[in-house]
Amino acid sequence: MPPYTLTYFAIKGRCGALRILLADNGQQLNENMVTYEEWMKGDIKASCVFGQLPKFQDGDLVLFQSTAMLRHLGRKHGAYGKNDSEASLIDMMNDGVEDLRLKYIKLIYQEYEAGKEAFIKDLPNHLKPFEAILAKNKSGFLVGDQISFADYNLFDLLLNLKVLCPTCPDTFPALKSFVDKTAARPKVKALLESDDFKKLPINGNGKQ
Ligand code: GTS
Repeated sequence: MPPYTLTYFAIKGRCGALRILLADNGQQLNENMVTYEEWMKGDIKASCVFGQLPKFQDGDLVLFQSTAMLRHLGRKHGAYGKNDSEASLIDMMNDGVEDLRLKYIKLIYQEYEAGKEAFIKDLPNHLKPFEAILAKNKSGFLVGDQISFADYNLFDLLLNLKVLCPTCPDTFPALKSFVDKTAARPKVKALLESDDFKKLPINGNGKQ
């Protein structure tokens, strides 16, 4: 299998989940880190389908849009459910994760100082649905009895939210257990503890 290549800024950003999914599946990832100076020249932007990074290459296949990348890898690495119904539920959960991720990204890039307190106050309302699903589905995964790309995406977002508000996800027992168990998967643990991963800031503007 040809190695995967990710072209992105030197941040965790929208690619934390993808990196975690690949690591957990023992896959290598070549990373092309683009500096903001290189990006400002404009030619890389002009080469991107939607004028934005990340860009992901799997052999001849070139993908933009981080959630399309996650779905692609979910399909290839058995992390997209066991049947069509599970796949649709995984899509639904992943869209729920993305709704919260977009709120988080808006806070980070547009209203960090003014909006942080209100965001943290409102956060339990957005975590509650995931807590309910995980508490109901005794497997410890969002859907079915095996890990999916939506689990990696939720896990990555919860790690970031824990940095913003260290106590927030921990007040939900099922979410806490989900984070602890996912973080303890040996290959995930190795990635999280690796210098290459640890040195990447979460976001591009230094806020977290
Ligand atoms: N929906 C896209 C995805 O999920 O991949 C959004 C991609 C996006 O917003 N990329 C930002 C970008 O390229 C970087 S980041 O928000 O992921 O850190 N920004 C530079 C630009 O010129 O828009």
